[in-house]
Amino acid sequence: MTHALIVIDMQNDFCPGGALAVANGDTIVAGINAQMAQADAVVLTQDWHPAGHSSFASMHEGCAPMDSVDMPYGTQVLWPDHCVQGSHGADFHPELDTTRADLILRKGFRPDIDSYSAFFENDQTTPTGLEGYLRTRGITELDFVGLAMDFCVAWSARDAARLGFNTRVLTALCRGIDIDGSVARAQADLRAAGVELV
Ligand code: VGL
Ligand code: ZN
Repeated sequence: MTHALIVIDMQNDFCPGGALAVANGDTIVAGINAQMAQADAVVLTQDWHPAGHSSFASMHEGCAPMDSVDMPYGTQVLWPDHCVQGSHGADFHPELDTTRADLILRKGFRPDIDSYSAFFENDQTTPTGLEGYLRTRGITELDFVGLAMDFCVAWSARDAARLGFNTRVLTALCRGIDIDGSVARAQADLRAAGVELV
């Protein structure tokens, strides 16, 4: 039984001062670094959008961040411009221990589709390749931490459970955006999907 820690989107833009700051997003960095010592493998994900990405409200006339629009693949929340490839905001938080990572997985790089989950783009069918990476390494147990609890952590953990991984979310090492109760909703959905919330 091989066990991986999956650290979701611990990037400057999701921390205080960033373009899509999650409240207290930076306060979990030290705990995540410590948690890495318990894992056989560490994977970091990095939200990595081209300039002008279709998830940016600035690309949709008359729309503001946090509005929702219909995309060919389903409903999409619109965000402030964030995690633009190569920008400071897309860099990992400076105190995150990136040296411990076996794999850094970038997602959200296709201009026309967003990718919350570390496993699939938001059409829920286009794979990122992470499933194959984990399976070929014999990894069966996954712990999720990072940002944001109600979007990229939740979508990743839900997909992990659906794919048959033994899945936990370490909630003390996550922080959420929380749009209209979305953290509580995400946690209830995860429990229903068989994810253990610790
Ligand atoms: C995320 C919104 C947009 C996340 C990424 O990491 O949860 N949320 N892009
Ligand atoms: Zn994003």
